[in-house]
Amino acid sequence: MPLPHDFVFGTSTASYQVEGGVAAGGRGRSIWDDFCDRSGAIADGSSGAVACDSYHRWDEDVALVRDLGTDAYRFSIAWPRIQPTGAGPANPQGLDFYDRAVDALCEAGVAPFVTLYHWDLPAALQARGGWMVRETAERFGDYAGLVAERLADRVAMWLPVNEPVVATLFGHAIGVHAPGESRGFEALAAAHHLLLGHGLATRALRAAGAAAVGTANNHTPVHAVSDADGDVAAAALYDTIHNRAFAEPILLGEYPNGMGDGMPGPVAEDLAVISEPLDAYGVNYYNPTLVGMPGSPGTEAARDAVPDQQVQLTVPEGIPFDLVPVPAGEYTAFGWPVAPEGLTEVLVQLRDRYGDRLPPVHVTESGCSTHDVVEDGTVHDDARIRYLDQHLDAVADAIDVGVDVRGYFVWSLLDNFEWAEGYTQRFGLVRVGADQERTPKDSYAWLRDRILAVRASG
Ligand code: IFM
Repeated sequence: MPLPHDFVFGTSTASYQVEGGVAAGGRGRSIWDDFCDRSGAIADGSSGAVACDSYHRWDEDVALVRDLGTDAYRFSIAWPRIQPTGAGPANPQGLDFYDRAVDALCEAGVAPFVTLYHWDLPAALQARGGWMVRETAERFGDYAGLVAERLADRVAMWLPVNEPVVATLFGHAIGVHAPGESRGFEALAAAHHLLLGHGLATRALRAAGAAAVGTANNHTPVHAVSDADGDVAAAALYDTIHNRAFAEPILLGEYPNGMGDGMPGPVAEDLAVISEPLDAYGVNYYNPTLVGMPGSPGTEAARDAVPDQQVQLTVPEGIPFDLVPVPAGEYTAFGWPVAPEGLTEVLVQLRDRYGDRLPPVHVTESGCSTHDVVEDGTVHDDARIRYLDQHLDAVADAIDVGVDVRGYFVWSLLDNFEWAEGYTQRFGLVRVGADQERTPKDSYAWLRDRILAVRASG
């Protein structure tokens, strides 16, 4: 079945990954500025200090999304530009920058989809405990109100927190992302505060007249390496942590499997805030996850089956599940399995699990890194074209069986700062060279034509 002719197409970026200009406009320091200063934290020793310089090249980037024919652009606001220390009145230069940014998109006929937190926490808040403490969630609600007061009249969709699961696991459980904490299961307090921050921000956005509020959660279909009880239980636990622990407080107002008992604060009251009804549910999808019990025969066999492929999360010893490589016909440059059927599975699973409680869905991130080579002044990124084609078909399959999917946002518009991987992974439809020159890749032209074909089908 083809995609509906009014299907929303967009691209996604995030402030620290593309903006640069970290000392411009009165911006305060973020936890990523600090994390990048740590020796060995970033694969190529780089940082987002300059990134794609979108802070100074916003209009150029808007022209790219306009010429691509996309309906929407998802970008994030850097909290330290609005509140350099994470508290107090708004920095006028920060608000002015995003005011102009939103105006530029609207003038280009592109709907702004705004993420309020894509991981660049003001460093001053980290010094007070960061997401491990409740105060940060409360501050986040204040910050959301300041931004919304200025921008709510033009923003089409608000997505308060990007991927709370990744912020929790990578940032607080295993420490491969900022703020670099390795707390294991204790990190779940950060999960609760990120969720509470989402809820408080949602209330502040509504109070300021927001047109629509959603969320952007990372989801992965989780499969057990074998039918053995230990492997099945390990997979169920990982599914609970990765998918259900973040979706269910928001959609159902409850934590799965008694997880709420270990959370800090007045959990029942907090859940009422966290589960404010939403207008949309954003799914960020990259690949499925294969899980077994540590050391089980199934886990060892699965590891041996694809010995060289990278697993996104290296699980520390003592944790009762293990993640192993996923067999696939193709892998991205990052070593992630290409599995479009996993996107259909995630979308159908969300519908089956949450029924009427699931608002209309947008795929708020989907994309791959590729081994790009510049030839004749361009990049023939056939692997990305294949990837996008297959994943758009996977969305159409989900729609075909009744899942209400309204949009698809490619991660990413630009090659950018890929967190702990620095600039070694290129996810862009547009290549960004060392001189900041933007070169649309073959996938950019392909997507433009695909969008035109969908529109023409109406
Ligand atoms: O680059 C990230 C993005 O910031 C969050 N979602 C996954 C992307 C690719 O790793």
